[in-house]
This record gives sequence, C-alpha cells and structure tokens, in this order.
Amino acid sequence: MTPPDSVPIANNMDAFLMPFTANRQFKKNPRLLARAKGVHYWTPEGRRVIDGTAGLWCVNAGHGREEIKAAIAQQLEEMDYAPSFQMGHPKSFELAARHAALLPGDLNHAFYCNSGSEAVDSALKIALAYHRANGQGTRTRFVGRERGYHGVGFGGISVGGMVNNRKWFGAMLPGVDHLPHTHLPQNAFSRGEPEHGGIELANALEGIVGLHDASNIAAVIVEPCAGSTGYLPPPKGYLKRLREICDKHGILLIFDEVITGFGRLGASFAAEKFGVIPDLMTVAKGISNATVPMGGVFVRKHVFEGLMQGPENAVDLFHGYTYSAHPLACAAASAVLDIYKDEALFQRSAELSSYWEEGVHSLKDLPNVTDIRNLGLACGIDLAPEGAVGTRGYKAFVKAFDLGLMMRQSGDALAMSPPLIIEKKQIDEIIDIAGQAIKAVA
Ligand code: PXG
Repeated sequence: MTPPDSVPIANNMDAFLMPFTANRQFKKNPRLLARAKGVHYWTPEGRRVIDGTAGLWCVNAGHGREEIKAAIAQQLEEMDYAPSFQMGHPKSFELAARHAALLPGDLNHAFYCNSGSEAVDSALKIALAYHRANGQGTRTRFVGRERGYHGVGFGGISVGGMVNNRKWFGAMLPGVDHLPHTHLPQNAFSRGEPEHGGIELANALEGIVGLHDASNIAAVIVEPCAGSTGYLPPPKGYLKRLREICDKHGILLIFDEVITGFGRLGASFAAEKFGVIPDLMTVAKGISNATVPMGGVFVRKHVFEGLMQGPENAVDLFHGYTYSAHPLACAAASAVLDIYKDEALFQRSAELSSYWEEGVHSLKDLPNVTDIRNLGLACGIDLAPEGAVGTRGYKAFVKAFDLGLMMRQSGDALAMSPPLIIEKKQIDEIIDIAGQAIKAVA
C-alpha cells in the first residue's frame, strides 16, 4: 500500500495510542498544545499556558531557542545522518569532549543514545560488561529504590520502584533488590534537603549486601533527587553514605540525572551539587533542551579503561543504537551548552531557588496540602486523596491547565519544574495559579 495523503482527519484522535494517558478520557476533552516560545505554550485556539514544568522536565533553556534551531538547520544542511559504529562524525567527539569538561571529577567519557530509558538500560549493561571484563562476572545483581523512576525499558522498570510501571509487565529482570524510598513523615515540609534519616536509609544497602554478598552485586542506581514520584530530595548525608558503602564493596554507583542534570538543582549536575561522584551517570532531557531526542551515559575513567582491555581490534562494548550520537542531536546539544554557558543558566537556577522555595512553601496552609518539598528549581506538593488515589491530583492538574498553568501530577502529588529562564514575576504567576487550582479541588 502507498502511504495515505497527509490530510488530517478532523476530530479523529483514535489512531494515536497515547503514552501514559487515559486515552478515552483525554479524547473526550483533549488538552492540545500547538505552539511554544520562552516559558509559554499556546493551545490551538490561542490560549496561553505558562509552562510550569519545562515540558516534561526537559526544556531547561525555554522554548523556541533560535540558536538551537539554527544549529539543527545547519547540521541538516551539511549532513542528515551518519552512523557511529566503526565510523564517526566530528560533532560527536566534540560534544563528548565538551561534556567531559563540564562534568565533575573524572566522568570523562560519554556514550550517547536517544532517551533516558535507553540511557538507563545502557548504564546497567555497561556496569555488567565492566565487571565481566575485570574478572568479576558474578556481579550481576542490581539495587534500585522504591519509588524510583528510571524510564520504561525492561532494565529501567526492574530497578525502578513505581508499582504501576511494573505490575503489568511480568517478571522483568531477575536479581534486583530495592532500597527503601526516602520520603519520611518526620521530614514533612522540609526546605531543601530534609534533616532526618539520611544515614539510616542509605545503610539499608549494607543489609542487601549482607543478604547476597558484594561479589554478586554489580551496581546501585538511584535518582539523586527522585523526580517522577512527586519530587523527593535526598535527606542530608544520604548520597555520601551510599557512595561510601559502594566503595567499600566494589559496587558501581549510578546516578540517574535525567531530571537533575543540566541545571535543575542549581548546579550542573547533582553530583556537583552534593560533591558525590557516581561511577556512571545517566542523562537525557536537558542535554538537548528536548529539541532532538538524546540521552547519554557518562562514565568515569576507571569504568572506561576497564572496558578497553581486550585486543585492540576487538569491539569494546557490544551495545549501541542506530541513532547513537545522531548528528542533529549532537548539533542541538552543543548549541544548548552554549546557551547554558552564555546565560549562566545553572547559576540562575541556583539564584532563583530561594525565591522559588518561598513561593512554593506559601501554599502550605491551603486545603488538603499534606507536604511540600523543594530543591533547586523544582518542587513536589502532596494533596490528601479524595476517594481513589489520584482523583484529587488529576482534578488539580486539569484545573491548573484550564487556568493557564501546566503542572505534572503523579497520583495525588503535584510537581513543578519551570524552565531555568523563568522570571520572578512568572514564578509569582505559577504559584498564584497553583494555589487557585488547589483551592478549587478542596
Ligand atoms: N530516568 C529518570 C530519572 C526520568 O525522570 C527517565 C529516566 C526516562 O527518560 P525517557 O526519556 O525515556 O522518558 C526519566 C523520565 C513526569 C515524567 O511527569 C518524568 C519522566 C518522563 C515523563 C514524565 O514526572 N522522566
């Protein structure tokens, strides 16, 4: 058959199986976005919606950046595509060198892919391959964390800890344990890093090591600040303690910085902010400002060198994607690095974070608000459930959209993470509309 004409069929939304969406409910009353610039979206009817979430935590430099557009257009003109298997193109090497220079410690080597999910599965595979190449092939187990989100590949859902993302999909990867999540009731309404429980929560890793023996454990993977589950900043000392335990037992530590990377926490990466260097780091989203899909795994020198021990003519890592280091993604990622630097956006995120903190905590006394968390330029707000879990959260999300604010909802937790170019008066507007939405669903 020949492809059909591109004439859209009015009002037929059925053909698109939408991801993470209540398809039938959505299609009865769709929320469509047709245009975006700066910190705003516009609906097809021309109604303006302020982007309180940087898309899905990804448009860190704001929408419609001319510099990124120009870089992508130029790359498209020069060369649309080139493979990265046994050949390469200059922009991929240039980008990796720029990322290495930005990253803390000796996270000096980059593997590229197309999404956060691919980054996570790639990191898990690199960890296994590294141990095997170093004569420790029994290290095959992984440790994730309850309420973790590491994308939707089989590796990612196995180490992840969000029950709805797991329960539909069978046995997943074998050999995975989970640390307890880090949301403690005694830390309610903390500002920034919570005070209590960091060391005890991290020490749970010793229990898992005691159960399986370190010689069987490949890696621990955590989000430095859990994002999708409603934004859970790490309690004080938690990440450092995890690092110590991993070091003691020769276990690789993976930070999933798909959300926390590229400025969200007011530093380049959480690793920099907390002074804890993981062995591997996964990124996506802000790496290309979401213009062209891209993900990556940054690895430390010892991991890279560990993979380079075979004969020189042998493939070092039997893993990669057709679109690894896609030229358009590399062009976009390089242009966005220029913007981050020229506009000092990571610093801007740090400078705005206390204003943001005041704003979000001003919602504390609104009806049904049971907890508020913030770190960097993002927050989570828990609402008391109304009947079935997620009902009140969904209503608040829809109400906010109707009032002109895009927020995220996970169950009855609301999350916000505006573009790093946000201005104070726009933060005021976000907080105002969020407050109205929360009151409206009381
Ligand atoms: N790791 C983390 C920490 C993430 O937040 C992924 C991996 C997967 O990335 P991809 O590119 O495969 O989607 C993510 C993605 C939300 C939301 O509303 C969060 C994500 C994606 C969609 C929605 O919290 N994070």
